[in-house]
Amino acid sequence: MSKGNYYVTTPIYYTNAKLHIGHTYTTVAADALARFKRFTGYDVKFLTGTDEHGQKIQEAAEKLGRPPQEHVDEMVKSIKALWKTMDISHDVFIRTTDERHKKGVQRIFQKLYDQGDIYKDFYEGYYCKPCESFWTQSQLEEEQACPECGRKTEMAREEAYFFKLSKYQNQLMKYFEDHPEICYPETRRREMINNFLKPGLEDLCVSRTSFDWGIPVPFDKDHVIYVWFDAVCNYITALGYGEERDRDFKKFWPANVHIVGKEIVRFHTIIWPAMLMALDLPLPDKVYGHGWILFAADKMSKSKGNVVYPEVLIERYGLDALKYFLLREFVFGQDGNYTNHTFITRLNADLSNDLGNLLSRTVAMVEKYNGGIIPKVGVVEDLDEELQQTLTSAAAKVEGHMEDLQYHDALEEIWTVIGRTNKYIDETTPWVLAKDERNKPRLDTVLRNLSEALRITAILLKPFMESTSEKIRTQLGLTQELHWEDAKYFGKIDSGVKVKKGKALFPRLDVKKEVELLEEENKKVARAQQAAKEEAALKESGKTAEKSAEKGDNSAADKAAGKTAENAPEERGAATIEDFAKLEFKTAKIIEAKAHPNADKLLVLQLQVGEETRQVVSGIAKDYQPEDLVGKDVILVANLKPVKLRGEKSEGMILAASNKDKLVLGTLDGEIPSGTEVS
Ligand code: ME8
Repeated sequence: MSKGNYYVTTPIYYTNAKLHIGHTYTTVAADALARFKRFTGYDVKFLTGTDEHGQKIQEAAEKLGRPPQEHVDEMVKSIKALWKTMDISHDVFIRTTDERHKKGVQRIFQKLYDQGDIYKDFYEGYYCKPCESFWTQSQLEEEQACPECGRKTEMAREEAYFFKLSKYQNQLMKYFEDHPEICYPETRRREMINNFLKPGLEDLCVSRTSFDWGIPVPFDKDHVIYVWFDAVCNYITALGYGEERDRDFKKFWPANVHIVGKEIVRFHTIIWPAMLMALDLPLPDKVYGHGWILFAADKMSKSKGNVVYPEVLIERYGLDALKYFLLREFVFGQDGNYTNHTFITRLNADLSNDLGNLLSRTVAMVEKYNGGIIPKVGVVEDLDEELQQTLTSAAAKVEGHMEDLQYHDALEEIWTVIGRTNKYIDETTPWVLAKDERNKPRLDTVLRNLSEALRITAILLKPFMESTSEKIRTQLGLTQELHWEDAKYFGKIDSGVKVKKGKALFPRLDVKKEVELLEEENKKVARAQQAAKEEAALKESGKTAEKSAEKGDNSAADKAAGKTAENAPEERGAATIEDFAKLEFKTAKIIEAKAHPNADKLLVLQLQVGEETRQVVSGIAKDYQPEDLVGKDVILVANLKPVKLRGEKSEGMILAASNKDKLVLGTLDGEIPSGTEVS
């Protein structure tokens, strides 16, 4: 009979870039919990999915020149394929572009609007038209000048919808006090209280008009719903909240746990709970904010080129090795460093030596000393009692650790069993017992106890390392299915069963060789990233400062109105006039232009800059023929660090205006010598 329902979720992942082991960490953790709960008798719903709306995704699609829907469809295919490779056991894969979800979000938005929890208001602030940005009084330069471009700003207002987050301030504070589990671990709870709840919550802007890749506000088609409002709703739209047949919602809500990375804890412990309060729905039992996997002491990020992808590790070392490493190496809740060396050495020590050897030695000894048959109990000694005690108490301890989502402790407990059993071999020395026929009854007991220990190990490992558990079961010759509760009892293994020696579970690795190989992989990723960056820089070089207007989002406007637009990925830093002053602009004359030898999109230009000649590589080949360029006066950003672009040195960048369709060089309106400063 089921012990009850259990609903566990991962964040829904953005569809703008390939997932790395940071993302898989969250999913592997949620998967292990889902498997554990199923195995221990719960009726589980495990949700994962994709977050597909927003400006960032629209821009990613534009960069690739494809419609957003086509782009997200492609990305989702690769994410689903990854979860298949990783044998993730989710029951629901929600996409925020699913019709069901879109309708659900619109219903929620409408309901909150109808009851007055969402209202229409204005961003208000000093507006710089060319930059499309709002500023507060204190951010302005003298004479109300835009801090970004120095032009005069005007007081302006822009319509948007706001969610009354501030209304739930006290209710949330009280909830945090009465239900500490709403935000785990404790450090994050304190962070939320001190940094957000105590200083006071401001209403949240929940609509955008600056782009259209989102769910339309149901009653005002000029606005799309803010991507985070859209995203958090997935946890209930996926269960059919608001639909006539909402059986899953009734059965599984509230969630038992939302597992998220630490950077999105605020969305899940403040904004989402406030929305649920407004909807008059119960809050999730627990939100767990785990730490980051760092690479070279920095957060893994594709844009920094310091990323480790799971596919390489799985292909070479197996899925269970990666899962084990992720859950054992890092303390859930804290940041941890990934290095190739720790990865390989942990595999060798824990998987190859401790676990792998225990299995191969036991099976080999049963074959050698008892014809491959697991014997009946013979002579029992005191020592056996201690082994039995360690083995049968492990399952309850693992249950306790899993309740707290302390995966590393749960696995450590299992390795205590493995370690104790290995020690038992050293203590009982079966190879010595085997020398004298009179010791056979004792040898039988030892062999049986070792097999019994492996049976229990196979059960304990099953939620974490399914295929390893299965291999142990097969090598032990067990025919019955594994049941969690059987790990709590000793003596359950059938006698007379024939063991079957198989391949080594985890072959021993040559640390130096493997680390070198993995470092080479990391370099490949970094090189690919560098090439992509260069290409992006070139594209950028075709844009003028005016272009910043195109990128303008409403974050400044939110601040200006004293309201928060919680959309970190879409925000950008504003440059000060000092930042601007760091750049040196000069007039330059193009004296030579030719195609780049290694890149179709690039031209190699020779520029006269006063007395000096400079080579600049520019991504303008699509819009200009080399022969049309000679003699043109352009504006050069003269003090950029020289770079090599596909093997050609480039000392600076020339300005151009561009949109999706074309690019036009910024030239001079009149004669002036090259090398003249532009300001
Ligand atoms: O934030 N270490 O999606 P996302 C550990 N769409 N975990 C990491 C990690 C790292 N280096 N990098 C990423 C979003 N993660 C939103 C979520 S939910 C309603 C919307 C994990 O694709 C971590 O769990 O940026 C983080 O929260 C998640 O990936 C973010 O994925």
